[in-house]
Amino acid sequence: MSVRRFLIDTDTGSDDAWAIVEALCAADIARVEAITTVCGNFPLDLCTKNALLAEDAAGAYLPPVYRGVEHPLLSKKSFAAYRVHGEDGLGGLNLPAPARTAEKKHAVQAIIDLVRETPGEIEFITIGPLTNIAAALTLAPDLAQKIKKLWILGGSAGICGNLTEHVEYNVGSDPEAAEIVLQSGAPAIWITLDTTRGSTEITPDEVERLLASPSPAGRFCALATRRLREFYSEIRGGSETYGVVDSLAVTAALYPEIMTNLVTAKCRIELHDAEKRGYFHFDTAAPEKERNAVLCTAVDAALFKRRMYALLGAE
Ligand SMILES: [Ca+2]
Repeated sequence: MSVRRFLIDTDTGSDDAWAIVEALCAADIARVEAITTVCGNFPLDLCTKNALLAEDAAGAYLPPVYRGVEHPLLSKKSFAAYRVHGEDGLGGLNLPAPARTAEKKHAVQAIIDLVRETPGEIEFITIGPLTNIAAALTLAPDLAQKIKKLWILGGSAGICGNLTEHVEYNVGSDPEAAEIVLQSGAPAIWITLDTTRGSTEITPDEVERLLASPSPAGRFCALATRRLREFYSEIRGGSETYGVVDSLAVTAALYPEIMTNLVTAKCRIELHDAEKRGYFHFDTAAPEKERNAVLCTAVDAALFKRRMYALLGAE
């Protein structure tokens, strides 16, 4: 089987770091050609630093990291999810600064160049707001036909929000960007928030297994998400499990067989209603020719975990 080629676009919080490590540990089936960073969980500098640190933690190979857009397309909103991921964004590990730095080229230019150089070959996994991707598709509309596939962690098709009651975080953080991507015609599978709840969440036993595993990559994932685990417990009154939602998008992209429910729908992002800005409207009863997105709304949780823990050396 040939090795598939990916680009990961990330607002590197602790579950992004877990997802990056996982992707880099899948070198027998996937090559990550580049990592592009975008504002989302934190200001761009911290997202970029944590992408570099996640690469180091994987102990595999080191794709170039490119800095992307610093604000959502239409706002100067700043991001500060420190309560979710810790002050350093990695569970309070407080690792030394990475030895490497990001490339000089802007992430949006890197995306355009990579796709034009290798049309039809690059699959994107987006685990942050869609600002970089929307900017690239706006500057270079030909990309919509040249991107092999977009695997997007975003939207919701039943369960409501994790940004607000109605809105999923990545879409809601830059709704215009999500709408541009949705309407671009680029082939996309939206891994919705629905997949990230319930039995796909990480259990205390699994954390122990990661911490006891011989793999430094696996131990890093458990330690980097310590604060995330506490956060879930705080907001859910003592919940023992927690979601590493970005990992689901990476695992579904690497192993599409984990997806158990795919639906096509006519979709749009709510841009106008202030209460519901970023809401992911979807209509599965729309005429076939009007349906513009494929949504993955459920995965085989046991298979997801088997594949993920195999990559992290904690089977
Ligand atoms: Ca993310």
